[in-house]
Amino acid sequence: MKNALSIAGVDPSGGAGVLADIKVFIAHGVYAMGAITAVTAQNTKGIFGMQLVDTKLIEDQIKAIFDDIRVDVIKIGVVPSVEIIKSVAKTLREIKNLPPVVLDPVMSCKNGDIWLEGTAKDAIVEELFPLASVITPNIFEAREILKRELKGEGELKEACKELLKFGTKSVYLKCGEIEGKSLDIFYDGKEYEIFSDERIKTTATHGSGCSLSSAIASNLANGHSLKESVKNAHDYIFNAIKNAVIIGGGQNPVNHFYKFKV
Ligand code: PXL
Repeated sequence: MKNALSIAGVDPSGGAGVLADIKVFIAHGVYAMGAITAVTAQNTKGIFGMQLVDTKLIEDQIKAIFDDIRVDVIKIGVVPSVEIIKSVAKTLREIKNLPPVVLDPVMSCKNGDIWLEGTAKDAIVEELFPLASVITPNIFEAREILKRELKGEGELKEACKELLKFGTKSVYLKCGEIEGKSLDIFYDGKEYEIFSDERIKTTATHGSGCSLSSAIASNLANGHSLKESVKNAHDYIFNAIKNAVIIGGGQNPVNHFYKFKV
């Protein structure tokens, strides 16, 4: 069995963050581990509180795992302060034979604003992008990083190219609705892969970003190429959104276990 580690925050309602990542890993038959960076108080209606985990404890969680267990892939989600970003990056840089890192550069979320220290956005780019095999920004995060508007497929493809200059090996850009279609672009420095889907009419997409990145990570752990992994993850998320579960009165989560008919 392959082993995956999520370094991310906790959404106690289980739609996003580490709890979602773990469901995705399990749905892919991968052994699931989580090192916690922050704990939020939230449900489908919003985020009501957030507390960061002490950086030393985050480092110790990661080191404890690597001292003992083979890690086949790492997924990074919410890393909400510059101090946490720097310490996670330093800890990962010290690991010999670092496994592939899938980085979801979370800067906002559908449930309300995840609190992020002002300069954390720049630190994510500087410290974590160079460690990543693939980053999975949405269009809002790409705009924040490149500090400009992005419109239309041409500009979005150009944006992928520019994001690679920060040191990540590839990018999967979630563009949202472009000309009536849901558009995602994957770029590995050589070729573009375009994913263009009919929009699914739903608000039940909470945690779709977390789940996409952990689905890519699961596929990588299972030995798929990066290209196959993003394609499989794209299809998984499409179906997870289509089969979303209605558990609360707000932004409901995607169905991580749609394959199991639960
Ligand atoms: O979807 C972004 C996200 C990531 N991580 C945690 C979250 C959210 C959004 O709710 O709560 C812990």
